[in-house]
Amino acid sequence: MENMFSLEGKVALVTGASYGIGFAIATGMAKAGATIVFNDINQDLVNKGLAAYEAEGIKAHGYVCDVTDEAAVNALVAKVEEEVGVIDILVNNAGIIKRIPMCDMSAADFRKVIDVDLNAPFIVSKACIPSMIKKGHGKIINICSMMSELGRETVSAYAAAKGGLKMLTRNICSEYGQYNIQCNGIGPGYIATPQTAPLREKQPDGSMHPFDSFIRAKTPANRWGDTSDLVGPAVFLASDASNFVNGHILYVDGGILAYIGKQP
Ligand code: NAP
Ligand code: GCO
Repeated sequence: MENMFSLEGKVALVTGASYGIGFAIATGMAKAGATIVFNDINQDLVNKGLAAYEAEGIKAHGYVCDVTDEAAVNALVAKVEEEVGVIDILVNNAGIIKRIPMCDMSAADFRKVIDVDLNAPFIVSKACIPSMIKKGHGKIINICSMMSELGRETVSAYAAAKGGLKMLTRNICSEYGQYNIQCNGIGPGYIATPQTAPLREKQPDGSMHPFDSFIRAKTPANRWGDTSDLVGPAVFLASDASNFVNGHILYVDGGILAYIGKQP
């Protein structure tokens, strides 16, 4: 039977993928046959990423590029097209969070989060779409969040950006679906990565951070997600198996969004 999940012959660009969720998704896509291209913000991180891919037996192509810099992104996409090939699959993964109560947050900090988490997916998608149109197909996966749907104290900028990213996803689908481009989102639940490390830190008395029991109680699966939980959904959304799935946000959250929370 033809493997409709195969990514053989496809070039995938995963942004900010030296480690964390991006690295796991890129590794899974490589195992499904894709050639992996990733970028990160500095050479040190790119080198660490290259070594980590090599340890998995993957020959990835790594570049330094700040995804908020439009000229640098355009140059990156041109370079990838020349050195590796047209990008068939784009994963807008690079992201940051600043946990600051809204009334204490500077406008500069708010803008910085919006710049990386919302403006950059616009910039990178815009750079990739024209060649996807010429090639006759393309897959864009935006890494959204629980905060595409929910709010919580201290994450106003992040929630605004990830809510916006959900709508950018639907708009790319609306504008470019006619060119056989599918743009979908993945909304991870609470995943154990460096980004969430401050919420999982051990307390001085050896107990877990209170956020740990809070999030377990909110998650029917009663655990934090692992980056490997995101691989199957990402490969699905990158493959021919999802060719009529468009503008959808696939929440991979152990059930958080379905659940009212544990009765005290
Ligand atoms: P992470 O561990 O912090 O990794 C994010 C990556 O993006 C890092 O390599 C980071 O580099 C890079 N990056 C940041 N700004 C960049 C820029 N301007 N240009 C290029 N690269 C940049 O985060 P993660 O937890 O793997 O998260 C990956 C994505 O999933 C993010 O969009 C995040 O918001 C989203 N997400 C995470 C969770 C979770 O629970 N962890 C849940 C839902 C959604 P630096 O190391 O220099 O910062
Ligand atoms: C937070 C978290 C989140 C997650 C994630 C949830 O402080 O609440 O960091 O926002 O990382 O995006 O899906």
